Amino acid sequence: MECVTFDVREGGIGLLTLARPKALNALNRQLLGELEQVLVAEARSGLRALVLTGHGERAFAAGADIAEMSDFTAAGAEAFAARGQRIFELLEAFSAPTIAAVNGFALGGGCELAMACDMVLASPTAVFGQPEVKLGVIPGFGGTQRLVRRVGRQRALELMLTGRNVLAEEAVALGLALRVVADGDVLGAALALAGEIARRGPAAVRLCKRAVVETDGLDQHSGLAAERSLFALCFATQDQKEGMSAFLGKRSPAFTGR
Ligand code: CO8
Repeated sequence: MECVTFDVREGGIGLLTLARPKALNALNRQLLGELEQVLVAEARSGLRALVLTGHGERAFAAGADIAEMSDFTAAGAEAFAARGQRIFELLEAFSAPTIAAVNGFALGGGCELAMACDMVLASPTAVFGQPEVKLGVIPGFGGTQRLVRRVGRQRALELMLTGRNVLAEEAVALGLALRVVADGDVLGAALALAGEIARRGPAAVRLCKRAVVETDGLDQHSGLAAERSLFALCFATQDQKEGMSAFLGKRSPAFTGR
């Protein structure tokens, strides 16, 4: 892989780094392909959490690659958007929780990539935005959908129609990011958060994420039906037996993820 690096840290935490620093980690076809390759390969590998970040200090990702897009025909644009959307949906539904560690620019496709993650941590230098209208286009990797869900229709439209930048503190206030990591070690904070999640019952963590992902867009009644099925599934796991007997025995649980 040339545009992405991937390694697995202690405790089963995957770290995927977007690595095209000369282009501020802009998302080109090759990078998207490598991202997909990792997501597919790791889908059932038992990772406990997945952290995404950008190589270097300047950017998480400054958008889809403008040089690559500039000559697109309408059909080419639709195909590129469809591919990016499909890969971001894979990320959104990834079996383990995902955390974006946003260092620097997360613009356009970079902001859309962060929003496809379950949680977003921001360094004090993080800059979010959907500047596509400045280029004469609109978001194409899910921005018109996920930004509305994250921040509400009015705020999302203001951001997308002006294309203005959003700094870290405002991103938190809007609900675009979970928190600002004050000391700037956003990757360290994301790995620590991933580590905290990794210590919980792995089967329950996966089922909890499924309960949110699989009910997205359903009415509450249908969502509750899905929740109770997944709740019932927990009782077919060893983790449930271990978690509850450890509590009753006043000891720490030793989860196996089964
Ligand atoms: N694509 C390609 N190259 C990029 C991109 C990008 N998105 N962003 C930066 N680069 C490159 C620059 O061209 C430059 O390359 P070089 O050194 O070879 O000239 C290098 O990265 C460094 O960038 P700058 O010199 O511009 O750095 P500055 O610090 O001056 O500025 C900015 C940083 C403000 C981030 C600036 O680079 C910028 O505005 N970048 C573009 C941001 C943007 O508009 N992003 C949205 C792109 S559109 C999009 O993402 C749509 C997604 C959906 C696609 C659907 C498909 C149909």
